[in-house]
Amino acid sequence: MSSYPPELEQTLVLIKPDALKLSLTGYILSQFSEFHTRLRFAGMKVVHVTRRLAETHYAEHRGKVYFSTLVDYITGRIHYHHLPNRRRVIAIVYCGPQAISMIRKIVGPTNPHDAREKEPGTIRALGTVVPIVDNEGKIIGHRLDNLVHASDSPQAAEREIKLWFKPNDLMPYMRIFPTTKCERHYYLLDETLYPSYVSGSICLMAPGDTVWASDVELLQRIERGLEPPEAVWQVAAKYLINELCEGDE
Ligand code: FUP
Repeated sequence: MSSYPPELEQTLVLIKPDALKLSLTGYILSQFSEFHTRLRFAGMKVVHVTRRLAETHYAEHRGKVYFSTLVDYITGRIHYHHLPNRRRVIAIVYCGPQAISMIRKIVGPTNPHDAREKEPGTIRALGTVVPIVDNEGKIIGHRLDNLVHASDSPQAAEREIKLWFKPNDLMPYMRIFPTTKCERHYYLLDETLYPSYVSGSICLMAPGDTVWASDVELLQRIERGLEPPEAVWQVAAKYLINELCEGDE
């Protein structure tokens, strides 16, 4: 993990589709405001979330009974079922002393029922719990529509910020993870990397681009066969943000 001055600690927040639909964005931003938290914006963007980005963000939940509905939720398919053009989240990087724990405290417990019971006043106390049923109608789990995501540890914050944001999406004074200048092209087509353009491919990186150092290391490991091809999404997802439109599925 990278080391950085404590006053530059950073965390990723996602304002999820249910919060947008309920028009809670202003309320949530005011809860996190510099006046209350002493935290500052390092970066912010509106993102049409692809399945790849959602699955990579929530990779540790793969295989859980709620995984596919969680992906549908964060991609906006649940709350904007018939309105693909409204499917989006707001992704924010906050920066400042104890950013991670301070934001988690304001956000509250993962399960909105717990939040209402144990931490009323937190943002997630306004969330919803939706049963997940099997083909026979038996409840097999719950989808937690909890309005916001917030990184829960320094390791998670680093992984998540690098997943959603390129270095140049963040204020240069608030770029705490190591960057490097890319020295070659990396093109992507169907999970395969190419050093030069092939028809239909997308250019992830070009010579002179400022990129996360760990991204270049990961791409090199993938090319050498030391990582599975699907590991490329940890790097590629942010380069495809608002590039692909999955709305019509
Ligand atoms: P958190 O870090 O608080 O977001 O919590 P987790 O990493 O445990 O969960 C990630 C997301 O999975 C949460 F936003 C909610 C969702 N989830 C469910 O929908 N159902 C569950 O039973 C558990 C988690």
